[in-house]
Amino acid sequence: MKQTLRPIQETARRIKQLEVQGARNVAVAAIEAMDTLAKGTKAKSKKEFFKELFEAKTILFSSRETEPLMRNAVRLIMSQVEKNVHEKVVELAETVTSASEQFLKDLESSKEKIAEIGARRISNKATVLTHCHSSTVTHLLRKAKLEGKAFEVICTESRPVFQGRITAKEMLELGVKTTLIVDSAARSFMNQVDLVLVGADAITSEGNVVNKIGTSMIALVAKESRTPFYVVSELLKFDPVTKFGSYERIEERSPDEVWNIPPKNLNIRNPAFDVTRRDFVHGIICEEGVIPPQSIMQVIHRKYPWVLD
Ligand code: RUB
Repeated sequence: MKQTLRPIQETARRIKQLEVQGARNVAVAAIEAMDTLAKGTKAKSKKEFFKELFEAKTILFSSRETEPLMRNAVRLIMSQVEKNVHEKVVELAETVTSASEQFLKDLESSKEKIAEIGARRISNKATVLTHCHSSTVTHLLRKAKLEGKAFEVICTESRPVFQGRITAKEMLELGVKTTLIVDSAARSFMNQVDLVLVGADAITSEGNVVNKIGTSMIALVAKESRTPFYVVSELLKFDPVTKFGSYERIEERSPDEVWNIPPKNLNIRNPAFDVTRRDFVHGIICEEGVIPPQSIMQVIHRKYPWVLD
């Protein structure tokens, strides 16, 4: 392995092992790794530099399968370097840096807009249920709290790796009244919930949403008890491959996460995500507003046409 690809390998390892979790954090880590690679490159020619970038892309993309935000980000950065007519590696590397910085800035501004829009949906004294840990959801809740709203949060623990505990800790640090429940208790609490907010890993061309395993069951329960179910997500989690016919691939993780010393011959399945059909989603709270999931293609066409290139 080339020395310059080390930071890429290390980032991919951290992503795989969930030291970095959540779609946004995964994308940010991947972009930062690409930038580090560009800054430290020893490539002697444009060809060599491109080879490094392509190798980096392959390593990062294989770290987690269900992360279109990371893929869209890396693709955008690479396409800008490809458009650069200069031959000098230093100038191409600068393009990686400037494209990375711009992407991170835009991502940050989407997060702020989403929080601003979504916080309006949280009324004083509301009870919000959330699943897993989404930094976009917790940022929205932070915004609502800073606006002085006195809401409470119910977090599912999110087996098998308990990302719900991260959410619970963040909410407590904010001074929000927080209750942790086991995933299977979602129905028991749904009648006292005013709205459900979940993040997204991927949005398909039909407006279906891929998020942490168990999300679709919570959506089902929310529908049955007529509780509004919102997805809080940057539009760039849209996966263009779904428009061209492919299904979003669902990562299947190690059975060890479910039971590390299981009985012999036991078959354990551990899908990381599931698909929530658009008819269960009240709206997607994104940087363009609260949109119906059915409108995702039009919104992407208008706001991020390059995603469909
Ligand atoms: C995290 C998860 C989050 C989304 C959105 O799963 O499903 O809801 O990634 O997160 P995992 P964010 O812990 O397996 O990565 O809003 O931070 O992008």
